[in-house]
Amino acid sequence: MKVAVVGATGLVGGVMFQVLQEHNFPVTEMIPVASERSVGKQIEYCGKSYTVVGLRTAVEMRPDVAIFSAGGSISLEWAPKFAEIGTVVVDNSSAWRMDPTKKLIIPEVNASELTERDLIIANPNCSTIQLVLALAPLHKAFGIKRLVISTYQSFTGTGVPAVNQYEAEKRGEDTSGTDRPYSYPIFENCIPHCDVFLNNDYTKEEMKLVHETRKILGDDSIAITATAVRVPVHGGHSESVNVEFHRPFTVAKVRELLTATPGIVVQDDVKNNVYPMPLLAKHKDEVFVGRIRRDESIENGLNLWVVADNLRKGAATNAVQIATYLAANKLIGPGVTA
Ligand code: 2RA
Repeated sequence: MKVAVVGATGLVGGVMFQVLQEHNFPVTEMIPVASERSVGKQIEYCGKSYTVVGLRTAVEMRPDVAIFSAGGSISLEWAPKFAEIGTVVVDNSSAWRMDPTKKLIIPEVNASELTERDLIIANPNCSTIQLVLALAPLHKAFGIKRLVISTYQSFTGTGVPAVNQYEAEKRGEDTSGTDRPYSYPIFENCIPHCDVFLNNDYTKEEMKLVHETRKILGDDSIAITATAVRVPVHGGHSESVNVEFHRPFTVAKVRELLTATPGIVVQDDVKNNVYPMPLLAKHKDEVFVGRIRRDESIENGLNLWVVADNLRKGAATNAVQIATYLAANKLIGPGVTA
């Protein structure tokens, strides 16, 4: 399989190579793709050195699959160019997620929707992936009426500039005069501002949780409100999730359904202080769920705590799992690509 990784020099791009290797993805040729200023650099993959190329060259190399993590504008311009030559694109940006002609995929939830006609496939936002993987089996069993979500998102979600700001502030440097991604210090701080504010005074990050969750679960009737907060944590995103169901449930059944869900690990034994934490989720591919308890303030109410490594299951791993599904179902690969 000829695989292009677009955004090869970014934070997610680096994790993408790790995950492709760990998952033994059948790569016959790796095509690292980045901006012109990185063209010519060498990327090591599986003990071999590959030269970074620009987007135009990458299209000419006709990869079987191109996994993008290079921002929305690059995806909007270049994903169709790859698709035109039959390359299947799995895109990590928000560019295509809400396009009604594009699939928004969490493999454990809805990979079966994919067909040979899907040449641009959208990877959901990191905070959506971990949320919906946990909620999908519960929605099927009890019908979700309303969600209230508070997220505690790692600064790594904003990429290398945010890591640089955090590390500088951790060293005691004043970053106020620098070109930093956050308006305020992130070290020893929490910032209730992920992405940009919209006219409804919510941020884009919060509205992604609203719109993407409804699209993946296929139910626009679900009432959803969210607050997304940036926190000085390395290992992943955490989410406090309050769910109101249409139908009665038992906590035991919830725990049973989550435990039976591929990709979910239930960590829930408060008598022994067992619950998910970014420290434990870092570098892992699963979504961790704990603090499972009834919300006694409403009928059919439930509280959950959901944690995942935002660079892995929240981005690279989910994308590689989509590509793995495509390969296993002969939707990509030599002879499939036009
Ligand atoms: C963030 N989900 O955490 C966004 C983009 N990865 O900043």
